[in-house]
Amino acid sequence: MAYKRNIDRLPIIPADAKKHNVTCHYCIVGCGYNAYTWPVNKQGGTAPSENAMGVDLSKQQPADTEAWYSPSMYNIVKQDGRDVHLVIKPDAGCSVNSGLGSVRGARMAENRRSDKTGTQQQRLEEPMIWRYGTWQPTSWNDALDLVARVTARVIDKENEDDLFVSMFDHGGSAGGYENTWGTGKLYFASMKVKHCRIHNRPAYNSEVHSTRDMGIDELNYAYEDYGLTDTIFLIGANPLETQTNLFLNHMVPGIRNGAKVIVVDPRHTVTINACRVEAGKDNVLHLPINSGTDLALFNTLFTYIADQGWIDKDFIANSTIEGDVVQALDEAHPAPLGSFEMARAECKMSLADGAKICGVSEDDIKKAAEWIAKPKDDGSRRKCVTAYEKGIIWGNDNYRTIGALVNIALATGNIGREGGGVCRLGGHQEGYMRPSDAHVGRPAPYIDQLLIAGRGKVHHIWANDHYKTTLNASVFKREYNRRTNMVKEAMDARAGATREELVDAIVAAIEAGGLFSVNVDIIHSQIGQAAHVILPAVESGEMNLTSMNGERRMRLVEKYMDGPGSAKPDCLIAAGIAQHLERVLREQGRNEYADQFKGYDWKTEEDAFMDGYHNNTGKIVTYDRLRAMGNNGVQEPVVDFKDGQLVGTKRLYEDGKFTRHGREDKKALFCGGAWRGLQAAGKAAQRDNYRFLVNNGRSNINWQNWFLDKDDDFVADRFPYPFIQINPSDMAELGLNPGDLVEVYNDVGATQAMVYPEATARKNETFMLFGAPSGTQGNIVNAGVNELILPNYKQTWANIRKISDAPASVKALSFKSFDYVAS
Ligand SMILES: Nc1nc2c(c(=O)[nH]1)N[C@H]1C(S)=C(S)[C@@H](COP(=O)(O)OP(=O)(O)OC[C@H]3O[C@@H](n4cnc5c(=O)[nH]c(N)nc54)[C@H](O)[C@@H]3O)O[C@H]1N2
Ligand SMILES: Nc1nc2c(c(=O)[nH]1)N[C@H]1C(S)=C(S)[C@@H](COP(=O)(O)OP(=O)(O)OC[C@H]3O[C@@H](n4cnc5c(=O)[nH]c(N)nc54)[C@H](O)[C@@H]3O)O[C@H]1N2
Ligand code: SF4
Ligand SMILES: [Mo]
Repeated sequence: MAYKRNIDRLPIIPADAKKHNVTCHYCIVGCGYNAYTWPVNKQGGTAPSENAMGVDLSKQQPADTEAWYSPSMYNIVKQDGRDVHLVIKPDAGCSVNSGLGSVRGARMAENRRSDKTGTQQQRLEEPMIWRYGTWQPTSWNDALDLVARVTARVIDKENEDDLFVSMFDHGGSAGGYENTWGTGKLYFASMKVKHCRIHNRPAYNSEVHSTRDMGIDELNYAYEDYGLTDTIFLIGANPLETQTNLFLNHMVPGIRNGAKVIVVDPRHTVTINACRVEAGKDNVLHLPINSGTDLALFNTLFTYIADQGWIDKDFIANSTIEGDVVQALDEAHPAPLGSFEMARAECKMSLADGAKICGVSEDDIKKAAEWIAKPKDDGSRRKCVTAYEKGIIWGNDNYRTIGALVNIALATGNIGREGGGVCRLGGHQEGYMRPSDAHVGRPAPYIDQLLIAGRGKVHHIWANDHYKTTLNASVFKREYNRRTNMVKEAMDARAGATREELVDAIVAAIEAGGLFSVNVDIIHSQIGQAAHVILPAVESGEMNLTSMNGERRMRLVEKYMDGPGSAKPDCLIAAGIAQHLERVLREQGRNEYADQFKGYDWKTEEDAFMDGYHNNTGKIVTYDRLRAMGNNGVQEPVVDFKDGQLVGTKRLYEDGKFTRHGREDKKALFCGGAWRGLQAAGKAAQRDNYRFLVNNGRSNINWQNWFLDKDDDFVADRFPYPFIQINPSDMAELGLNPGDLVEVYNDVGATQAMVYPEATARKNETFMLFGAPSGTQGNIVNAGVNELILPNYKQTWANIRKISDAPASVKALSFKSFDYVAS
């Protein structure tokens, strides 16, 4: 393929090209882009009147010109059935990114499907059914009929427990308010499915229960707060690689403005390196704590800050609860919640104890406390933005750890104020709109374990690939393959049978322990190899899609191209399933139940948006109004429409009233969670029995489980295999050279990776890229979860052995350090 390397010139965007608003559908940051399209037989000229930039392109442009685009921002795609040129380039007018792209977002165009340039030919075009020992293309009616008939056999009114559902809860690549509403209405309104899970965790629950129970939503600030603060406190996050333009366009200006940076991460990251380059070493404090000891660190900081009196007494008095415990520890609350004094007593930890557990010096903990909370010389309060992500969300003791971090922000009054906030950095775009999930219960069922134990009869999967991204993946895949193969064999045995006979055969295999699997995706994924029905979805840009970013900024991505073949928006696929279920149930005389599946007569994704988001959020937001707000959109919650503009909310809780817990007093609660070691089952034993920490997460270039990247030469050339970063002395001991393939194995499974030397890696501590098709890190993550079923991906230990010299495909790779060195 490699089309872009063969391109010797790019067409000039003509002045009359169509211009669409686009929010990058990858990470949470949601950078603004514009998609330009125009007929394939035309191009613009160099005169200002002839090109979309309105500048004289016959002249040399300055270095920071906006009048350019790169080959990765270009493609030829279909629009209304015709070939058009497509350019997707960053929007300088968007406050999120101010014209910056990233190594992911700036490749949106080259990652569109094209018959002309040959990109992303892997995209699914037609529904497929497992037939005659393989997958055969078919019509939507045929595929949905089979899904509805098999599903209808295992569900009944008030009893949908044999239907298992895995569904995205995000906003960009899959999801958006349209699609979370479509799937949510189907499974939580028409049905009350309780055996469901989200794409990134094996249950249907929150990633951050404790902050919500304390009254504080996790996305409460505005990105501009980074430019207004004194200290940026980053925990378990690597934003240069994972929220790139939030780092470059907001954190870096804050740092240049004098903000100090504290980073809590067991490993050295490129984020830390970049902060040091920008701020100077003395203004960056890295606390390389022992893996999983964040709770001890936060409790020590909280204790020390309170002991010094560096707290915001008025804020505590006015905005937080008084008394003692108001929510006791119980099965649904892994720590008591209540007053500041209660938390102080429960969380008490000395500098000496904290330093010992975390493996950092007392002086560094004190320094961090000073940077976070010590009042300035004139007595004024320090401002501190606290931002965290997967290093603690998928870390040890999720509930208590996040609660302990929020305690610090509450005690210092750093929420709902300029230059403050205690926030998730976030993952992908958000876009959640679903009926209540209260029927699921808390703790929510651990879906993977139920599937492994033989429970569930039909499984609907929307936009996630557990084969690459779940925990305990070795066992999960083994059982899932076995159970779905039982159904495949039953289907093969009845090739040529009538629909009724086929459904009977499938149901018989299910009753014998088999599982019927329906996969809704844009590609034929790894878990999709086990599915019996595959339904092709379109992506952002191939439909109109709304979502919000990490400061709750909501935008509309305008459809700029056709989806492949007969692929459809997920919301309309959900509607199709509902309509076919209604029909089949009626045919079977189950009329009362069939009535529950009415209300899906949506023609477009806009209809789904109006039915869901519009109707459930005060009926203010419409596509037209959002479109008019352009790439700057509006920050949710949207409170009004005035003078032709949607009116939003810059930051939450500016009135000092906290509402996320639903308490009438609107006072925030503190969390009283003491340190108690590695909490999830089997983690401490794994640490004691295996040599290497296999810390894991992301790299700048790879997006999630590589679903598009694996068919993109630019990415596949850089990392054909997932890397595992290892200290050179550990490599020498194991006889490893750069690029060698190693097996990484422990008590629950094995996987493989490519050796990447990393001088800053601590001895016996490795970092492996997660989610890769050619080496799934999740294979060696054990089944142990934190209370409330939160996976603990990050604390994993294993041994390493060489399995192969560097293969030919990695011979040309660079193994130089990721660190940026200022020249
Ligand atoms: N070991 C380890 N495991 C982890 C993590 C970790 O840090 N370490 N992180 C976890 C986290 S935070 C996450 S978010 C998950 C990610 O886990 P997944 O959600 O499984 O991974 P994605 O790559 O986001 O999967 C997206 C899937 O949706 C499909 N898709 C994309 N767009 C659309 C669309 O518009 N419609 C439909 N129907 N399908 C679409 C893609 O082809 C792909 O198969 O992994 C989790 N697993
Ligand atoms: N390039 C790129 N960007 C992405 C994604 C992507 O796939 N690629 N995915 C998006 C998604 S869905 C998500 S959820 C986010 C995740 O964004 P991040 O959370 O920033 O990413 P991770 O690499 O999973 O983990 C962050 C850091 O946690 C550290 N860590 C590990 N163990 C511990 C610990 O015990 N304590 C602490 N304090 N830190 C620890 C790791 O060393 C790592 O540097 O990224 C989003 N952005
Ligand atoms: S930083 Fe995130 S949202 Fe922005 S262009 Fe990159 S991937 Fe897209
Ligand atoms: Mo995520």
